[in-house]
Amino acid sequence: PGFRGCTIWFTGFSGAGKTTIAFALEQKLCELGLPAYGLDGDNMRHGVCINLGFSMRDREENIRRVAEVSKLFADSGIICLSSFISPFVKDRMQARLIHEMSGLMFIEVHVSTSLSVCEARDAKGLYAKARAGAIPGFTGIDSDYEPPEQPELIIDAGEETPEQSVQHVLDYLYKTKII
Ligand code: GGZ
Repeated sequence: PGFRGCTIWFTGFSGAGKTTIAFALEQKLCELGLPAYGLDGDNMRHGVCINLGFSMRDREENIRRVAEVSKLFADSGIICLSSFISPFVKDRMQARLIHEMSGLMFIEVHVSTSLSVCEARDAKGLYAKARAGAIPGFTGIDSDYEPPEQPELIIDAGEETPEQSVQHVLDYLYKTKII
C-alpha cells in the first residue's frame, strides 16, 4: 500500500523545543519529497481555536480541535507535525483515538526538556511573567503537566541540538517503516 500520512504529536513544556524541532523536521521531510505540515499554537490558536484560553476545559477543547484537524491532514496523505503542550494524558489519549479510529498512525513524541531548562532559557519571557503572577495557570508554574507514560519517542532537547532531535525522529520513522 502507498504512503498514508500520519500525525507526529509533540508534547512538552512551553519552550521545550517542540515547534523548533517540528518545523525543522517539516523542512527535512519536504526535502525528502514527503509532504509535511506543522501545526502549533501560533497557527491554530489565532484561527480555529481563537475563542479558547488556557483553562483545563479550553485546553481540552483546543486539543480536540487540533486532533481533528491533524487527522484530516494525515488522512489527506500528509505527515502532520502537531506541537502543543497538551498537558493532560486523557486529552492526548483522545487525540490518539481520533486517529486510530480512522486507521491513521499517531506517534507521540515527548519533548522532555526539563522545566528548569525551559525556565532558565525563557526565550519569550513567559516564565518570568508567570512567576510574577501575570499569567495565571501557566503550565509548570501553577498548572499541571502530566508526562506521557508510553510515548513512542522521548527527546530531551535540553541535552541535544535541534538537528540531532530531528535525526532521532527521522531514525524512528525509518526504523518503523513509517517512511
Ligand atoms: C501555557 C501558555 C499560557 C498558559 C499562553 N500556559 O511558548 P509559547 O507560549 O509559544 O507556547 C505556549 C502556548 C501554549 O499553547 P498550546 O495550544 O500548546 O497549549 S495547550 O496544549 O495546553 O492547549 C505559550 C502560550 O501558548 N501560553 N498562556 N497559561 N502556555
